[in-house]
Amino acid sequence: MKIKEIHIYSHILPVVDGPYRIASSTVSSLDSTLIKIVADNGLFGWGETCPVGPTYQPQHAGGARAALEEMAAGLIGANPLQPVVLRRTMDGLLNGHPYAKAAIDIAAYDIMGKHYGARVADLLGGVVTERVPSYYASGVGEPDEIARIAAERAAEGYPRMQVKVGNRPVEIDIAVVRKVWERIGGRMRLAVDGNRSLTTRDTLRLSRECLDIPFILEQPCNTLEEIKAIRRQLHHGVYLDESGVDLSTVLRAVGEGLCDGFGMKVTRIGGLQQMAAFRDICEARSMPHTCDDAWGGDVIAAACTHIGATIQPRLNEGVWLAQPYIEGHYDPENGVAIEGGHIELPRGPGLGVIPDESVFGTPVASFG
Ligand code: 0XW
Ligand code: MG
Repeated sequence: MKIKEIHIYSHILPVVDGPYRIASSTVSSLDSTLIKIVADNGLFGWGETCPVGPTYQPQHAGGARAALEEMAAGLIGANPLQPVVLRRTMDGLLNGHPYAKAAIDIAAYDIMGKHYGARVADLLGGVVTERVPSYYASGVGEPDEIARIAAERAAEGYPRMQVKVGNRPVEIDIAVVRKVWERIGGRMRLAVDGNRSLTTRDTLRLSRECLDIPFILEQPCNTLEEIKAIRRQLHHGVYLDESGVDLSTVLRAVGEGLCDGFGMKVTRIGGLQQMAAFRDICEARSMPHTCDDAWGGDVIAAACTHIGATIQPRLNEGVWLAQPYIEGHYDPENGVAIEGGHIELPRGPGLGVIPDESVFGTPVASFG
């Protein structure tokens, strides 16, 4: 099978009840990049990549599309059924930019699933659960507001909540964490995400002053070096998110004992093929992790859910979706949604979602 056409789309996703505020950015609408790959036998597959604004990670929407345009002509004729070879072909066309390559990888898996009559989760190793655990991520907010949201999510059945902190006096962050724990007790597991913004001083204080509350600290500081410097003085486990930029860094972090788990994003690591390798490294060292992405609609949501369905349950920290912050679906029939804090794995072959193309308008670029 050969790739015959690649179409690139841009689609704006306004934030429902926005803006969404995290320490590194405040966003009101996100610019998602979708791609449709058509194979020479008529099968087609969809991919998506949607950075949560230009400052969360060194990625932005225009960068994704520029990278895809750089590679697209060279990918015509490539075999979408060979994900490893496809990744090497992309690396031969463009250095870096894994978040753009991920969209191609996801679309290739979608085609692969349709070709073999299998779901992407089966291609990635096999379905462990049809009901994939999710988690809810709050924005940065005031103690009463975040505690109210946490109590609501616990009642809905979410097994886990991520509370955003940072970019303000640490006393407020400490008050938020304490209030949330007061309201939810042990009903949900808790992550406290600094999104790179805390100083080592404030991270130490947050951990020390919440000694009695069992949470993990997610990406509290900007760099691995800062986290390494304070790691042994912390009373809480540390997960890396933004710092986990590739498999090499993941190996270093695991090998040097720099963290206790990861918040991982499918597009940051370069797609589902790399994500499966990441999952296996984590399993070899009993590292819990999430399967997220930064933002995006049904296509990336399906991709995250498929890999999330293959994780060993004891290591599965959940699949985060932007869906609660997005109005509607690309695929009105099979759209991916969180219900009771969990996500039903799509049933159809491939990703199991077929976007209504008219939602995206005309492609911004087409190749082949
Ligand atoms: C909660 N997320 C998975 C979604 C936003 O992109 C931020 C991110 C995180 O954990 O940092
Ligand atoms: Mg995070």
